[in-house]
Amino acid sequence: MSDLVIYSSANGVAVLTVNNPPVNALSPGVPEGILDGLQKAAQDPSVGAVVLIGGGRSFIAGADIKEFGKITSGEKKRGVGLAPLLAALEDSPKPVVAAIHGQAFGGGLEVAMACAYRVAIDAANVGQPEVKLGIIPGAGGTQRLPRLVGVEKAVAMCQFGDPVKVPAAHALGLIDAVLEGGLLEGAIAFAQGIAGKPVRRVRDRNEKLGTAAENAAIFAAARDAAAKRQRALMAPLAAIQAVEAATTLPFEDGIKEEGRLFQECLFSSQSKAMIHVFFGERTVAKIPDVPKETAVFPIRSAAIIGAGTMGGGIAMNYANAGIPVVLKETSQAALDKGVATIRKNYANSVAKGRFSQETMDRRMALITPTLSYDGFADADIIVEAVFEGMALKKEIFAEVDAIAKSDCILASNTSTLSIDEIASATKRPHMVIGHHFFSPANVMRLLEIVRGKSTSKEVIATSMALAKTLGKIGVLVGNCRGFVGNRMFGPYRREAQFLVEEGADIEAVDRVMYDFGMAMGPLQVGDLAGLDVGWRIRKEFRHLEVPGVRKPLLEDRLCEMGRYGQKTLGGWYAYDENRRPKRDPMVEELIVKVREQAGITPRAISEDEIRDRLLYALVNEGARILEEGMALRSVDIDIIYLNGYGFPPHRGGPMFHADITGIGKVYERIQEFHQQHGPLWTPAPLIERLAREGRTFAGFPYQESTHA
Ligand code: 3H9
Repeated sequence: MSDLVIYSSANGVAVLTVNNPPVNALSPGVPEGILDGLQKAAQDPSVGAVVLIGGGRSFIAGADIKEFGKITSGEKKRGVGLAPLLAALEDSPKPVVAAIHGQAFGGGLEVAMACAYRVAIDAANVGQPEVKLGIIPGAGGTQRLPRLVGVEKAVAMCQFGDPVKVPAAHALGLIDAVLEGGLLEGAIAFAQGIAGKPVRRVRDRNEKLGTAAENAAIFAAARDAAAKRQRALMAPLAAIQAVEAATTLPFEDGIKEEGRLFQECLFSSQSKAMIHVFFGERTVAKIPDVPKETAVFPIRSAAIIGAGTMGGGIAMNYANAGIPVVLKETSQAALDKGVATIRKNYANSVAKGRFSQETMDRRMALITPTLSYDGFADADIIVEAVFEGMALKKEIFAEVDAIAKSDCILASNTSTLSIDEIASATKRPHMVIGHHFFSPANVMRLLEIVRGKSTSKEVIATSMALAKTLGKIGVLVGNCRGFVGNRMFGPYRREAQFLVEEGADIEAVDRVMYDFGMAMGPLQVGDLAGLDVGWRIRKEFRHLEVPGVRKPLLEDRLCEMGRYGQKTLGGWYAYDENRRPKRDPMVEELIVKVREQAGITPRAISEDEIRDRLLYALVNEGARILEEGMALRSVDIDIIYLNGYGFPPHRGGPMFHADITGIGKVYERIQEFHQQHGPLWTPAPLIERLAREGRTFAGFPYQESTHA
């Protein structure tokens, strides 16, 4: 037997322990190992039943996701190969009990459902998360699950992929017994109790499959939810269709239909993109020169300067993580307003049932409002979150440097300014770092962690760990203007304005990107974030503008008119009190006037041009960022765009999208734009190089960064 599955037997029960750390994925050798164990148990007359259990921290977290890339690239011919195992489990002459702790996910749950019984500890989770990878359960999950939990719940589990806790799974009939005490001992006792008794295979249990009329309503509601909440995704629809097959076809035919749909999803670009995202989210945590063993500072208390939108949101993050936080403002009115906003946000969550009033009270109690630097001397981290002005930030950093304890981290939430210059106001530049949160800071998952030239490795490691504690995905970036996300967003939003100046309709620009899958179009995003934010930054950097280079004209003019976006109920669009956008004739007049003044004759602009100019503006800047080393890998850029800018996961991020489109094609298009629009479209040297060498962003520069 292989080391991947360990066989033992005692007191009439054989125990098969899966031993494939860290999560017992069904990698090559694991299904075969379980099969061998079953055969051995079948041949051993002293064995009456079998327990299948996971070693380490989980039962089985699913198929080995790394294998999928090998299959779709043609490197590997056969599939994940679970069918023989499932058949053997289901038809085993000695009943098999799956003993679940940690996770039984995807193929892991499918293996468990082919067993005669499932027992679990209270704290375990089960689920079919395949849709999150752009695929569907491919080992009978869509056929066995409805037979155990009913059609409605099975559809929800396969369509959305969210884990289900064991107590709920037990109530649904998916888990036969919740064990207290030791899982293995409990499972062995359970197995002894069922040994020799007849087993009803899950595939034969049709009583929960419902009637055609009941099911029609369930599937219609599921498709409706997919259209609303899972726009453009193919896997959720395929999952619904596969569960539907369970209700209309005999088991074997249902399995075939599931297999067909699974293959269709697996070979789609959506699943390649989402698998890229899965590994990408884990890759960003790996920083080549900051090894895992780097010491981290404990963060037990925090202090925040600025109780505005960002400061308040950041304070909520700390309080949510149970870390006490002092929140400072300069005037009582501003402080009261900031605290009231926090309270309102929490109260909304309580009203929506996200957490209890006690949780809200506990979190509020962790936030101490102040007008002074009281409490700052004890803080483990101080986060500055005032508006974007270098002079003010330096003044604040000099002040806190004087009060903070020597091992206190000083973080700035700047979105564009130089961390090195901010650090220069202190005597501890090694303790200074950027923590760039995204608005709303209590909701958005991204945290750009900006490394200055003196930032110590311990401060970086602490920040990466802290991001996790705060429920964020931390991505390390270099110190350049706008860092990674906003530096790329500049050209993206610039092109959106140019397109309108040249003749594109405002709504068309937004719609094209929404249809591409973005959460919102670029002009709507401007209105949401506040056009005045960019205006203020442009003023801050006006001295760096190169004369003769085309500048977008419209947003400055909108700001001069007091149209800052949603907050003034007018920006690119007019907004009603419910913040619904509609066209505004005043803006249309402004556009005509600006075109005339700039001598632009409007032309018809195709949807392809809108999409390509916006996307490739991102990619061209992304390539520069990558080449300069401001992002460690292209996937880091992708993860930033997915978690901070509403880029659709099924497109994998801007750099992945360029890779999958073909860098050669992207380069050609950028060259066209360069010829038409001049120096702002100068192709990034890296794109030219990769196009010439037929390579991808993913292969640059750390080969080990991708699992594809
Ligand atoms: C499937 O099952 C299809 C079936 O229907 C069969 C079809 C035929 N494979 O997340 P972590 C790695 S599809 C390969 O940091 P945690 C992960 O990359 C699958 N590798 O730990 C990381 O590697 P590294 C359905 C995997 O404790 C390390 O393990 N299942 C897999 O925060 C630790 O992971 C899923 O979608 C895998 N399946 O969370 C479950 N899983 O250290 C996906 C993990 O090199 N996995 N790795 O960066 C998870 O949700 C989480 O990993 C889990 C643990 C909750 C299990």
